Amino acid sequence: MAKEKILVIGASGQIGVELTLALRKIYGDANVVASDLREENILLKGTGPYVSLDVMNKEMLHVQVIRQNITQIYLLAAILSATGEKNPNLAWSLNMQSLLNVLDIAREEKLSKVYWPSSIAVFGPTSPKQNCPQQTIIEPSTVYGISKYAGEFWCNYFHNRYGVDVRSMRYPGLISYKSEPGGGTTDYAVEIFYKAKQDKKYECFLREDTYLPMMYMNDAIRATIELMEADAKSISVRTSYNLSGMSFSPKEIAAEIKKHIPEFSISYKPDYRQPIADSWPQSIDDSVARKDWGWKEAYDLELMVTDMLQNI
Ligand code: NAD
Ligand code: AKB
Repeated sequence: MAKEKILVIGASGQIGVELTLALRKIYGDANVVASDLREENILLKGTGPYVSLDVMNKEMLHVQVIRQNITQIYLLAAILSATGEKNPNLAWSLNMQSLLNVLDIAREEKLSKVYWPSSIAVFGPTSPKQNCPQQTIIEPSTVYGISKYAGEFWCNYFHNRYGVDVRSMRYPGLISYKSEPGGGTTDYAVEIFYKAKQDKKYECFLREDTYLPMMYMNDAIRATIELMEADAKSISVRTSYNLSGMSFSPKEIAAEIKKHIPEFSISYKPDYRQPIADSWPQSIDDSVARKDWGWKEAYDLELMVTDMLQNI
C-alpha cells in the first residue's frame, strides 16, 4: 500500500484538533500535516507538522499539496450555522469555494481520498422531524445548510465525473472538551458543562423542549476514520451519510448534569438560534451508514455527560 500523507485543513477547530491527533496515532506524526488560518491549537503544538494556510488561496494550497507530497485531504474549514446567519455571503463563499478548491486539486493531483463533512443542517422545516431518513425532502433554511447541501452534490459530481474518492457524513451537533465549538446552534450542549462546573447555573439560548441530534466527539472521530478506511466498494452514498449518536433536549441534559452536580440550575432565554434549531430534525435515521460500513455509536447521554464532567 502506498504511504499516505494527510493534510488537515481547519485543524485548530473543534473537530480538527481531535481528528489530527487521532490521525497522527494511525499514520504517524510526521505524515499528518495540520493547517489553519488561525494559530496552531495548543494541544497540537509539538505533536507534528503545522502550516499556516488560507484554503481560499488555491495557489498556495496547491503548492502545499505538491511540496508536502499530500495524498489525502480532510477539509474542516467552514462557517457554522449561527455565525453563518450573521454573514451569509461570507459563509457561502468560504463553505463553497474551500470545497471546490480542494476537489479541483484532488482531481488534478490524483489524491487517493478526500474527506469533507456535511451536517444535519441540510434538513429543513419540511423534512421529517423524527428518524429523518437518508433520502427525504431537503429544503434547508440557513445559508450554512444550503452550502452543505450544495457541497454534497459537488462531492457526488466529482466522484461520478472524475473518480475523486471523496467521502462525507452529516454530523449531528458535536460535544467535546478539548477544543471549543465554533459558532453553531448546538454549541449550548458544550457551554452548559463549563457553566455547570464554574457557576452551577446556565442560561440556555434554546427552549427547554428543543430536541436535537447530537454526538460525542469520540464517536464522531471514530465514525470519520471508519468511513475513510472502509472499502470503496461498500460506499453507496457519495453525497453524504446520515449519522446518529443520541438525541436530547436542554431539559434532559440539564437533568443528567444535575445527577452529578445537584445544585446546578438552568434557565431559558431563546434567541435567534431557536428558529434554526426548530428547522432541524429531532432525530436521524442512519441505517444506511450502519449497513454500508458498520456504524454503531458507543456513547449515549448518560455516558457522555459522565465523561464530559470528568474531563473538562
Ligand atoms: P470550527 O469552526 O471549530 O473549526 C473550523 C476551523 O477552520 C477553524 O479553526 C478556523 O480557523 C478554520 N478556518 C476558517 N477559515 C479558514 C480558511 N480560510 N483557511 C483555513 N482554515 C480556516 O468548526 P468545527 O466544528 O471543527 O467543524 C468542522 C467541520 O465539521 C465543518 O465543515 C462543519 O460544518 C462540520 N460540522 C461540525 C459540527 C459540529 O458540531 N462541530 C456538526 C456538523 C458539521
Ligand atoms: C451547528 O450547530 O451549526 C453545527 C452543526 C449541527 O452543523 N454544530
